[in-house]
Amino acid sequence: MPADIQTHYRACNLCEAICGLEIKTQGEQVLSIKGDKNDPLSHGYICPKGTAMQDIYTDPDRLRRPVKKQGDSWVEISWEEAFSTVAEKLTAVQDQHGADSVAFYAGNPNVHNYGSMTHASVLRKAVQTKTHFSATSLDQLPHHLTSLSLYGHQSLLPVPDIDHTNYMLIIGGNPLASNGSIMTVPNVPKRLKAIQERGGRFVVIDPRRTETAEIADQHLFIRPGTDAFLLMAMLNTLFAENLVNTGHLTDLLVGVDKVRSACESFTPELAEQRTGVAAEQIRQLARDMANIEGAVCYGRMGVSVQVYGTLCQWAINMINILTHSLDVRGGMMASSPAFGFVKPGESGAGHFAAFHSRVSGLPEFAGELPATVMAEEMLTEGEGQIRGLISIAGNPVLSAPNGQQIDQALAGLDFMVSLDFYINETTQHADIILPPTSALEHDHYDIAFHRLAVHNTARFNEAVFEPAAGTLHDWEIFNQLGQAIAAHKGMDSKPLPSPDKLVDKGIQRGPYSAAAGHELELTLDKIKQHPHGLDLGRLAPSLPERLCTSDGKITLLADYIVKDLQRLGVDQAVTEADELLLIGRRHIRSNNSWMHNSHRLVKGKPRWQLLMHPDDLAEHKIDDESQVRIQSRVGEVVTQVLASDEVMRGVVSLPHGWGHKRAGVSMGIASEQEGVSCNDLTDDQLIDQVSGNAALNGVPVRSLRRSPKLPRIVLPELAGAF
Ligand SMILES: Nc1nc2c(c(=O)[nH]1)N[C@H]1C(S)=C(S)[C@@H](COP(=O)(O)OP(=O)(O)OC[C@H]3O[C@@H](n4cnc5c(=O)[nH]c(N)nc54)[C@H](O)[C@@H]3O)O[C@H]1N2
Ligand SMILES: Nc1nc2c(c(=O)[nH]1)N[C@H]1C(S)=C(S)[C@@H](COP(=O)(O)OP(=O)(O)OC[C@H]3O[C@@H](n4cnc5c(=O)[nH]c(N)nc54)[C@H](O)[C@@H]3O)O[C@H]1N2
Ligand code: SF4
Ligand SMILES: [Mo]
Repeated sequence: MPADIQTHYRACNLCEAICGLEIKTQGEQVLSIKGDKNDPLSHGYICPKGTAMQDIYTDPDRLRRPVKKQGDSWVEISWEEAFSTVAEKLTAVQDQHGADSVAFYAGNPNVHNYGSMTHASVLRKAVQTKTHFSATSLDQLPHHLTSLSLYGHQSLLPVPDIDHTNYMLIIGGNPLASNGSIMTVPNVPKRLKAIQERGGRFVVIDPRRTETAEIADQHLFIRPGTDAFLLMAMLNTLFAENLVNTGHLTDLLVGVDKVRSACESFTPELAEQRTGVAAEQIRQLARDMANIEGAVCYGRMGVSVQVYGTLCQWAINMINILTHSLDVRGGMMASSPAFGFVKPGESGAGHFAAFHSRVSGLPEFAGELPATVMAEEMLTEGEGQIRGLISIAGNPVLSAPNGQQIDQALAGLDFMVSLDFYINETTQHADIILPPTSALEHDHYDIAFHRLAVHNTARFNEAVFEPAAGTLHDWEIFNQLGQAIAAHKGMDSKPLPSPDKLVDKGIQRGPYSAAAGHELELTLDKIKQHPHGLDLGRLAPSLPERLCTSDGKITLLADYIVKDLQRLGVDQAVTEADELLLIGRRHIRSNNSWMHNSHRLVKGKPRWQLLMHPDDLAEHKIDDESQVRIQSRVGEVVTQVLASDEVMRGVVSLPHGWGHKRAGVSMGIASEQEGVSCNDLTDDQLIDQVSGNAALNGVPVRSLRRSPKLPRIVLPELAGAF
């Protein structure tokens, strides 16, 4: 008799939108995956990746048992052998080269997996190293630093109140492809159209006419890396035209006059020269932000992951603050999650520049060094050199700048262990790989993204499938490996209870709990009674009570911003003749580097090509669809070029996360895909100099058809380094 058909509800955890899925199964088979219409946040929306969740579950290339490298091949070993070998080898590296010679690299899926969020600390405590890296510094570090310095906590990150805004200025984000970021916003197309339907507008500023720009009321091309000029000129206009209105935050703000003087020299005319956006247009953007009630300015990867990442995020916050668009309906507001609600006294506020990296002297943030220095810390000999690595759910060979250097650095380590279920470009360098269960095999409560959601909800999902026999969840691996290492070192270490118990504790301390006097008296058990998710209401102003700064105020102008404005002031933003600026590109069917082993996602028109403006192709004497050699300071790739007037002149676009056709990768479908790694071109020395965050957008490159000369990047403070 065939097994019964069952219906499960489970959030998709592939991207920040956390859509609710309705999954029908029969035995161990997935019959269908659809959007859950009753989900109070996503209302039935789903993108093609949601359906592909099942492909991870069924993927024959996915590891189910620990494997150990033996020569050129891998052999399965028991968990016991895996844990004891890792404990022994890592401890040996630390005994010989010091505690900090073992590093952690934590990749993006960690934040999409609650067991990794709650339990990684067990392993970190046992390893006891100061050397931590993560994908944060390839991504949103400028947001955290800005929130720490303005609001006193790295996780007090206001998000656009997209459902009530009347004017949304989107700078360097493409939510139609990404489904939103630092803005959990399932069904963004519908939500953006709703702005227009209620008589509002949204405007996109991007060097590429993206999918989002296509449906916007207005799209403005901007020269990559120059947004800081535009944002400063908007601030300049607000003061010059007497448009500043700080509303209910007025008494909390320290230093409005200092901001006025800081932006005095950054006129719209200067910005026009640097950015290519007309001065009058920039003034109009500032006027609209000031005059339209419920306006919001939002910036993402394009403005965070570029050379002025922190300055841009700071300026975006200033624009919202000075137009009374922060902590108001339709503007930017902090969400009120059931778990992880940030309020004064909350731990994990973060700290900055408490120590610096050994080789380049870049600052730590919240105990992590920028991922841009990981390779040099491995390759540069001397005391403190990294000799061992624990990589957790990350693929820096494809996702961090100067990927070939990372590839080389990983190959030279004394010992590496990866927590991952694929043998990919990064994990192939490991000595041992510890594979966790896949998403459908474990329960789920989204710790990270309810905190960034445009509407407050809470949702717990049971596992869809029983985990396969003899497999472990991420959190169990953290517990057990942590114990093994601690035992090996003769230290005390306690495993943590399962993640649902820890989340329940947090919820019972949270804003909807009995302890907080809330009528819902929320517990995880109560949330479990709502399998589609529980609606906790729309965003509401709350910032004054929640500020975590020591004086309860918002000090607008930090010293590092003053210093970075000096860098901006002397930046001529000139590219050399023949130089092109490289930007990235996301596609709805792709997810960073690791979903290319799903046939349903990679089939159809290829998406890995380089886009170049037809006039640039003509000028460089390159034929459309031909193979083109592109070179940067750090490397070169040969790939197919497509003519596209989507990109502005002088700009080329190449998506990251491709380049799987290489020896050692055991992902059948992915390694059949053409395409090169964008990060073989991006430069580990091209950074946001404030935070050390990578600048993966606006990378100077040259097409070799025209000129074999190497491009030159001159960074004022790093110029001596090469
Ligand atoms: N040029 C360029 N580079 C970029 C970007 C860009 O826009 N342009 N974007 C950057 C950004 S924003 C990010 S976040 C980074 C991402 O960079 P990374 O996080 O380093 O890379 P991912 O591609 O997300 O790789 C995720 C890995 O986690 C594994 N994995 C998936 N789920 C799980 C799980 O539940 N548990 C475990 N243990 N492993 C799992 C996958 O198999 C894969 O190996 O890339 C950055 N790189
Ligand atoms: N389908 C899909 N969804 C994803 C991911 C994925 O890989 N695929 N990754 C997830 C992750 S980890 C993240 S962090 C988010 C990212 O989410 P988003 O930030 O929305 O994603 P991007 O598509 O990188 O958007 C960046 C935009 O900035 C533009 N840009 C580049 N340089 C500049 C510049 O100098 N100035 C300006 N103004 N714009 C510039 C690019 O053309 C691009 O349109 O997406 C998440 N969602
Ligand atoms: S938008 Fe797609 S990938 Fe993102 S959570 Fe929803 S279904 Fe999953
Ligand atoms: Mo990201």
